[in-house]
Order: sequence, then structure tokens, then C-alpha cells
Amino acid sequence: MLPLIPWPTEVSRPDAPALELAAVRVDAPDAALAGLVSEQLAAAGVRLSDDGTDGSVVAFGLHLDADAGPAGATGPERYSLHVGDGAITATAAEPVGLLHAARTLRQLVTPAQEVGGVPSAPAVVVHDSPRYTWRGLSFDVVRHWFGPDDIRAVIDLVAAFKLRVLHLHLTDDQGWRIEIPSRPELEKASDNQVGGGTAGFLTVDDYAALQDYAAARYVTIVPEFDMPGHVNAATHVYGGLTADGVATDAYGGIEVGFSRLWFDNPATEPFLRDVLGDLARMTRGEWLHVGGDEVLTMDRDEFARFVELAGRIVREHGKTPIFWQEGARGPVEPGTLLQYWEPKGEELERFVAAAHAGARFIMSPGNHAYLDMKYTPEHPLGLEWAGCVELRDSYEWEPALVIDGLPADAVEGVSAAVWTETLTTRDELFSMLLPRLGAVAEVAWSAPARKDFDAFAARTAAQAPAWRTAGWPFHPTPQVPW
Ligand code: TNX
Repeated sequence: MLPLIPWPTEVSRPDAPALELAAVRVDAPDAALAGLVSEQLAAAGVRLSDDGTDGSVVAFGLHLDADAGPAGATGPERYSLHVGDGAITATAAEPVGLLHAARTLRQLVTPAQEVGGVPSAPAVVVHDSPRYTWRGLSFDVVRHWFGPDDIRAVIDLVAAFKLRVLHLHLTDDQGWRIEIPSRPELEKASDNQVGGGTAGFLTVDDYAALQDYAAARYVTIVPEFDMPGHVNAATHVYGGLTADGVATDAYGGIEVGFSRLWFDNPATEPFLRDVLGDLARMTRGEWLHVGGDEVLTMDRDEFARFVELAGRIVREHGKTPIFWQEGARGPVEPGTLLQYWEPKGEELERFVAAAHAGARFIMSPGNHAYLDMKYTPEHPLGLEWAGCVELRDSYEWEPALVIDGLPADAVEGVSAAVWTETLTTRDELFSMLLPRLGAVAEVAWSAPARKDFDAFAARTAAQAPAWRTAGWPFHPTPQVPW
């Protein structure tokens, strides 16, 4: 058994002995990549060396090569990895594939068993390329505040499973979590969260540094301002956004659907233009998520005008808008991304038409991909509105079949989601993400025909030591033979 998650497109095991890795010399196209590859190996207990002569040093050569990957594969992330014959070689069409290869290698390394022992990797040939390009995690840093250190730890985790997107839910009823230079007053809505306690926000510099950290790992940060509902933090600061002009009270509960903007209020469009304009200027990725979920007190026409305006502002700034699935109630421009999350709502009947109009879908079905759901009814953390989500539930689902009648090529990819109403610490957060994030990552990466839950559970058990080494707590679900 090879402890790989997500499972690669093609794996073969030549009849050759494992390669002992007393020391490894990394030869990569650039220093930044060499640094990250070395970091992966060091985390697996491998000593790095720049000695080119000592015969006990194994060379790990990483090279760009358009022929890399499975035969006939054309995806930009394709890569190949060869371990054996005294050396390790990775090839990839683009640098991201070289990092994928290094992460595959890191999962293959068996650490030294005893003091003075030598780590090793089995002889393998891997040719690999992902099924979907959009492979992500949506992370709520509002309900409970998770700051830059926690976000960096989450980037490390998502990158370990070869995910490419970290979507940050930055605003909601409880707080506003990012500095907006044109609206500095929003900082007043940052020191609040579910149940109280000290909370915070990302400064412009924090946000830039997080994007640097993510980009070095080929992860894109997608920021979300949720509107026109989930806006109590904004109406707490700007009373002028409300119907009666009176600022709302701070909110520390977990109900949804009570707050809203008013399309015809003259303060509304300038607010949207300021916050989305600043966010677009601060964001390097191609996408801005503008929410749209759970607006329970607005008629359809007003909601549709919001969707049109928010989408238009995002496009004026050269970005692509993403809405929660409710965005299908409004006019849908080609290229708009819609994030599916639950099988209800008046927009359901419009999904297929939206796909024909050029919308693309990110699949985050609550009953499979919401990693804030409890594992079992007794689980101390999490919510239950989508049911319990055990490891097998997060593994056994098919993104192309989530929406009846949707053309398979309208599926852009898959995003797990973790909401933090009940999660207060990094350990709690990670215990909800692990091991289920690996399951969703495999749904997003691997061909359906090659998935097998029992094999996945065994590979999950084999990864646990590396999670312990990384300081990543996980839930010891009985579905895994730990
Ligand atoms: C639904 S998913 C929400 C969030 C909650 C989450 C809890 C979505 C678009 N809205 O506001 O935090 O459920 O699981």
C-alpha cells in the first residue's frame, strides 16, 4: 500500500528495492521551488545536502518537460515522479506540477524507524494529473476569528493535499475581518465574534503577506464579502445602510438571514463600490466571491438587481464574480462561478439554464463537503443541518451528479467548506478538517473509477504519523484502521 492522498492517475511499482535516503540533493529550476521541495523532505525527516560527490547522497532532479504526466494528458498540473535506480526524478509541464511531485514524494517517505536509521522511499513510477482545476477549501474566519498564523497553517494543510484555492469568508453578521482603506471605520466591526471574546481582522499588509505565502505554494486566495445578507457587521458600523438609518447592534449569535442591505438606499452602491474596489485592488487572484446566500427578507426582483450590480462592479475591476448558488436567481453572465451548497431554494430550477448561459459550478454539497458538520450525532463540535458527515460521506459522492441535468463540463470543481460557529481553536478546526479534507481532495483530484473507500481509509491511517509530526490534530474516526 502506498500512502498517497489524493490517489494518482497512474502508479506502478517496479520490482526494485526501496531507495534509502540518507541525504538528498535537490536540483530544481529555481531557488524558491528548491526551498519548498527541501522543506517537504525535511518534514519527512530527510537530511538535505548540497554535496554532489558523496555517493550516499541521492539526487532529486526536478525539470520542466511538456511530456510529463499520463500519456495524452494536457492539463497544466500534470507531472511524473520516478523513484528508483539510486535517484529521484520529477518532471512537470509547469512549476506547480514539480511541487505536486515533491508532495507525492513526501507522502511516500517512510521516516527512519530508529535513532541512526535511514528514511526510505519505495521504488515507484507515478504519472498524474487532476480531474478538476478548482480544488479548494472555503474557510469562515468570521464566526470565530482565525488570524494570519492559523490561516498559514490552513494553507499548509490544503497545499499538502494538492488543493489550489483557499476561499476566505471575510465578512458576516458577527464581524468584518479585513482592512478597507477607503472605509477605515469597518475596523470597529472586527472585535466581535460568536460568543464574544477578543477577535481581529487582517490588515492590508497581513492580506498581502498571506497571498505571498499562498502563491509560493500555488494556492490562490479567493476573498468573500458576503452580501446583500449576512451584513450586520457593516450595518453596525454604517447606520446609513439600514432602512431607518439606525445602526444595528453587534451580533454574537449564530442565527442567519436577518440582516440585509437595501438596493434603493443611496448609501448602498457607494458602499459596494468602495469595499469591492479596494478588495479587488488588494487581491491578486482572478476571483472575488460576493456571497448572495440566505437573504431571507428580500423579494426576488431586488435580489436580482443586487446580483447584477455586484457582478458588474467585480467585472469592472477585471475580476470574475463568484456567488453562492442563490446567484442563479439573478442574471448570470458567462464565466460567473456559482457555489452549490444545498439541494433547496427557488434557484434550483435555474441551475441548468445558468449553465447554458455560461455559468460554472463549484460543488460544496453540505451533506458531503461541509466539514463543520458533526461526524456523528454525539460529536462535541459542529452543526447538523445537513446531517452528520462521517469520513465515508465526505468520500463517496460524485460532483458531476450533484445537480440533476447539469452538463458535466459545467462543473469547475470542488470545494470543501468549514464554518466556525462552534470552532474556537486551531486544534478544533483541524480536528474537523482531518481526515475529511483528504477525502474531498481525492473527490476533486482522482478519477471516479479509481476511488475505493477501504483503500482510502488505509492510506489515511498511513498518513497519520506525518500529521502528528506536522502538529495537525485529527479526529480518530472509527472508519479508519489507525
Ligand atoms: C450555511 S453555506 C451558511 C453559513 C453557515 C453554514 C453552517 C452558506 C452559503 N451559508 O452562513 O455558516 O451554513 O454550516
